[in-house]
Amino acid sequence: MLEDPQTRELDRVRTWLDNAKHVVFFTGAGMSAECGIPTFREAQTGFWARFDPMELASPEAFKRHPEQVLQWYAERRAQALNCAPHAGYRAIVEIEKSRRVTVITQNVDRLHQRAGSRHVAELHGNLITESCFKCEAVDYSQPNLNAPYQRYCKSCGGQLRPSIVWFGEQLPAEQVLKAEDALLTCDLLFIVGTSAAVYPAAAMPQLAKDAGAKIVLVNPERTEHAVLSSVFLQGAAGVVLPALLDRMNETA
Ligand code: BV8
Ligand code: ZN
Repeated sequence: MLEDPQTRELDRVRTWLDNAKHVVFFTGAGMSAECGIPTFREAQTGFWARFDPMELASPEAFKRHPEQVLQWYAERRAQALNCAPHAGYRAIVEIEKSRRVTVITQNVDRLHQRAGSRHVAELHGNLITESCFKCEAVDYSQPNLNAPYQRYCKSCGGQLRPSIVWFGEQLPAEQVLKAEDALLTCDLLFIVGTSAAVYPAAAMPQLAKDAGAKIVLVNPERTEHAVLSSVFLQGAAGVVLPALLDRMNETA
C-alpha cells in the first residue's frame, strides 16, 4: 500500500530525531490555538474586535489609556490560566527525556513551562507576572480581577505593567542570547505555529540554517520559513507532534 507523503516525511523526521543530540522547538501562537487561545491575529473577537492588537500591545497605548490595556491583559491572563497544554506540548516534554531540548517561544501564555518543558527561552515576555514601568522590578502577586487594574510598584511607586515585550520594545537580552546559543548548537529545529511576521524573532531560524541544522516546518499552511525547511509537516501542532512521538515509540 503506497504510503501517503506525510507518513514518509514523518519517518524521515523521526530518523533525524533518533540521531539528534540537541533539538530546538521554535513556537508561535499556533502552538496554543488548540488550547483555545486564539492566535495573535484572530485574538480580536468580541469587545476587543474594534482594537488593533499592534495598537494595544505598545507602550504608547499603555501611557494613553492604561486601564484599557491592563484590562485586555487581565482577560488574556485569565484565559491563559484557564487553558491546559495539549498533547503537542507533552510530546515536546517526552522528547526531552531522551535528548537535549530547548524551546524558544514567542508566546506569552507560559503553556510550555506548565507542560513541563525545562529549558524555555521566552522572547516576548509573559502574561502572568507584572513589572514596574520605572524600575523594572517584577511583581509576582496576581492582580485581583475585581479591583482597579492599575497597580503600583512596592519599591518605587511606579506603574505596574504586564511583563510583556510590546511592539517597539527590545527583546530581553538574556532570552535572546539563550535562543541564539540554542539555534547555533542544535542539529534539528522544528518551527511550529508561527506566521514569521514579527521581527527580530522571525529572523532567528536563519541562524540554525546557517549553522547546518535540519529544519522542519509544522503548520497547517506554508509560511516564509518554508524556504529554510527541509520538510514541511502540514497540520496542527496538537496532531503532528504526538504523531511524531508515536512513530518514534513504534520503532524504538
Ligand atoms: C523591536 C507580546 C525594536 C505582545 C509580541 C524589523 C526588525 C526589527 C523590528 C521590526 C522590524 N520590522 C518591524 C519591526 C517592529 C516590530 C514588528 O516585527 N512588527 C511586525 C508586525 C512587522 N517588532 C517589534 O516591535 C519588536 N521590537 O523590534 O524593537 C527596537 C530596537 C532597538 C531599540 C528599541 C526597540 C517587538 C516584537 C514583540 C511584540 N510582542 N507579543 C502581546 O502578546 O500582547 S508579538 C506577538 O505577535 C506574539 O507574541 C507573536 O510573536 C506575534 C504573532 O505571531 P505568531 O506567533 O506567528 O502568531 P500569528 O497569529 O501571526 O500566526 C499563527 C500561526 O500559527 C499561523 O502561521 C497559522 O497558520 C499557525 N497555526 C494556526 N493554528 C495552528 C497553527 N500552527 C500549528 N497548529 C495549529 N493548530
Ligand atoms: Zn518600581
